[in-house]
Amino acid sequence: MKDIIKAIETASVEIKKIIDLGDTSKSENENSTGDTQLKLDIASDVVIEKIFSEIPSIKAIVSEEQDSIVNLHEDGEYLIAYDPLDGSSLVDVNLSVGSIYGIYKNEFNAQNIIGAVYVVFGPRVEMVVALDNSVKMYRLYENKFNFIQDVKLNEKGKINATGSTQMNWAPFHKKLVNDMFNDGYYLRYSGGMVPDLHQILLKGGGLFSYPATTDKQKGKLRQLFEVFPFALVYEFAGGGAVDGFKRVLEVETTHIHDTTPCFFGSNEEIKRVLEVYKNHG
Ligand code: AFP
Repeated sequence: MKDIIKAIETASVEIKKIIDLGDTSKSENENSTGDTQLKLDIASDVVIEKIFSEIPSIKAIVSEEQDSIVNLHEDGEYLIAYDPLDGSSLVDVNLSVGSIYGIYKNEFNAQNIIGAVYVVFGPRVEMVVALDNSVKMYRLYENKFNFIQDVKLNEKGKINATGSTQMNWAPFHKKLVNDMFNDGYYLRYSGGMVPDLHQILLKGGGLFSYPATTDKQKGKLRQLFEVFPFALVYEFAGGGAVDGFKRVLEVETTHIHDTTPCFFGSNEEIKRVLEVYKNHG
């Protein structure tokens, strides 16, 4: 596992260098979800795949940017699902973006996730590692990641990060969001999952929601690359992650690019979601 974390650190230093080159242009390719890829998405993906392919403990990898699983080392113990650069639509406006890694054993599904790492590329580069029931944050300085702090959520927070557009929300979801604002929650939403969830974690708590919508009944965010890794981070930090009805780490995966509605937050907010959603199953 140490080798994998080290590999992610090395890849992040390389990705930071590519971001700093300032190329925000689009490529001519689409990924499997139909998004036009940026040259930056492709370059980050290539860096990660190359570095992971040299780690013997990694059996197979799957990237959000690719259609299928890449087998690496037959005797490897770990499987890694990763989103090389989440939040590509924010690159042109110079907001923070991030990489997300889910570390699995045996099979790519929620029951088998054992670790998660994400890296925020903002004014600073920070890496958060969820392993063995703890969440630790590191910061990049002179090409090295240094430990900064353990990350723990409060029981209740102040942030309400609301995904998708109100036009496509169910009326009860809209009421939940509005009730929270009426109770004093602050809207904080950049449209980048990594910085938005990082903010909630570091500011002690709140709620990030990406519900089922009229245009996307199964939500937008991808299980293996985005939702399960962050679910592990939030659970290990003392909060929770649900699909409205149950833990997202109990959601079934039938295809590597499956999505799911999801809510991440501190315990009070997660209880509130479950309470509202239980009447709308
Ligand atoms: P892009 O990769 O297309 O920018 O999508 C980013 C993202 O997957 C995730 O990072 C955000 O939380 C979510 O989409 C935002 O989606 P909405 O704009 O629909 O709220």
